[in-house]
Amino acid sequence: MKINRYSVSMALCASLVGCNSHPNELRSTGGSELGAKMAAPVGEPIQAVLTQAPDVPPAITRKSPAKVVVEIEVKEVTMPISEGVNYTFWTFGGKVPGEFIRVRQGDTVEFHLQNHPDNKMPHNIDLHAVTGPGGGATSTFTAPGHQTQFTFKALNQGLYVYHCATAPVGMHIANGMYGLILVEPPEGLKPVDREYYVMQGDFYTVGKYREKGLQPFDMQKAIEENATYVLFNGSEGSMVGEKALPAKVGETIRLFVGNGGPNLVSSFHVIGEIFDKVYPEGGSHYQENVQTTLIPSGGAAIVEFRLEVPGTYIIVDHSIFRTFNKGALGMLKATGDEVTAIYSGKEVDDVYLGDKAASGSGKAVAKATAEMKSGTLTLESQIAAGEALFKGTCSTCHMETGLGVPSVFPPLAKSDFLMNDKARSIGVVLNGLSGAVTVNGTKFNSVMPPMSQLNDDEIANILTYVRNSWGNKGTAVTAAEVTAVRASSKRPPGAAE
Ligand code: HEC
Ligand SMILES: [Cu+2]
Repeated sequence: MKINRYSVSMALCASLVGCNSHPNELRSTGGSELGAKMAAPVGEPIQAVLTQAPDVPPAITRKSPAKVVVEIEVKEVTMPISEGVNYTFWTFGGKVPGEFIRVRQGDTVEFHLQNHPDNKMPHNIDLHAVTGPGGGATSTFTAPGHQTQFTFKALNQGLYVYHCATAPVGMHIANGMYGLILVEPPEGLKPVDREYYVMQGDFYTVGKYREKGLQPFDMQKAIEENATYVLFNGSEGSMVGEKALPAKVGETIRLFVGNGGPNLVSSFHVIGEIFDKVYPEGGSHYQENVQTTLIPSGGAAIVEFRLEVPGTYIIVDHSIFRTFNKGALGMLKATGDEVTAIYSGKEVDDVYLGDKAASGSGKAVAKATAEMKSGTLTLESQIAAGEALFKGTCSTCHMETGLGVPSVFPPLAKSDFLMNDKARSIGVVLNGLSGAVTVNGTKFNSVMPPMSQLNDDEIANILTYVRNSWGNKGTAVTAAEVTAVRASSKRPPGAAE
């Protein structure tokens, strides 16, 4: 029994009864509408079904209020935040976001918060669905190895964020301590074909975006709201490739979307879809035919859309650098028959996929990262990882064939300029290139922008691929060689460091 690990602590609360709301006072001041919401629970207490993203607990079919017991265990766990990058998350239930809670308006919720004995920090919970000071935070202050409980009445329907509110609050939220609680209206939500749970959050690490290894939290970046990662469901690629949200043409999809923050507001958008309905801010009224909906930090929205044509729909924060340079990219994959009367284009739009376009690209990058860590990195793994990354960055101009475009983009295939000077090629990627350049006897005079936002591993793998493809034969480029060129050359104005 997991309960045995804990002793009940009432750190800030003299007795359990004292933590509860006072039903009689509420009834006397609330009028008849509140009176109806205050109806006593019917039947035996029910253990809440909790789910981890992207899953949502089943719809509630009860016609009367119940007492619902919710038990959530806080766990501090080190998990991947991106390929080859680990982060110590603080979680409600072991994953980010926290477990999804689903209750019915008028339910009495008996909430148990357990803080795993291996944890280092005290934690608590503030549920925005709670009416009462602190949303439960003061009643649930819980030391490692302890558990607390309090009870609240779910007075208002809606989709609500919950989060940890232990000082320093921003740090607890930045480490992933948030989730969603849905309070269904008494008559329930209209049935749909599929429901999913998606929650955005911003993360702050000492290392740069995709810098490998275990990355600590960076308080200064968090204060400056300078996010290293902006993610859906707690890790880059959580809903990409094999983990894309499945769906079928003809189905209506409902997304419960939350934003844990701690800092950024989300311009939530699904590329290639129009939201038939949005319940902005998780409230009761819906707006129709919406392209992008704004989700505040500590807020939520319910979005619904019917899938008319098959294909991959990209889920983004349309504050778009977050999608391409901070990780805020998910996918929903709809299978079914083409409907060319509605859409005649390509199935998957590579333009929006970036380095996610190549199938198995994540695996190739992961393999190279693992080998690098253990000192067994092979030329083959570097080439495979580099190929995936090349497709998302360089191929737009130099083409997948490496042949470029005559008189506009020079070839990389059999390029003497590329192969004659390794350090110079590294410099071209880091610092860009402009002005006249001669490749295989042909003059080009154009501009290549600096690609210094790529990290040293990425540039090493890309150039190793480029120097060993399309008839090129060269040695590997190491991350250390890229680091050396980065240190000894100057970025042009405006380039990423
Ligand atoms: C936006 C278009 C664009 C992208 C993206 C781009 N390049 Fe270039 N690249 C150019 C242009 C244009 C030149 C020639 C610049 C000039 O005329 O001075 C060039 C030149 C080069 C050269 C030297 C000339 C040659 O053909 O050997 C190399 C090497 C190179 N690019 C590699 C890369 C790599 C690797 C990437 C991906 C990390 C990349 N480029 C991404 C446009 C691009
Ligand atoms: Cu906490």
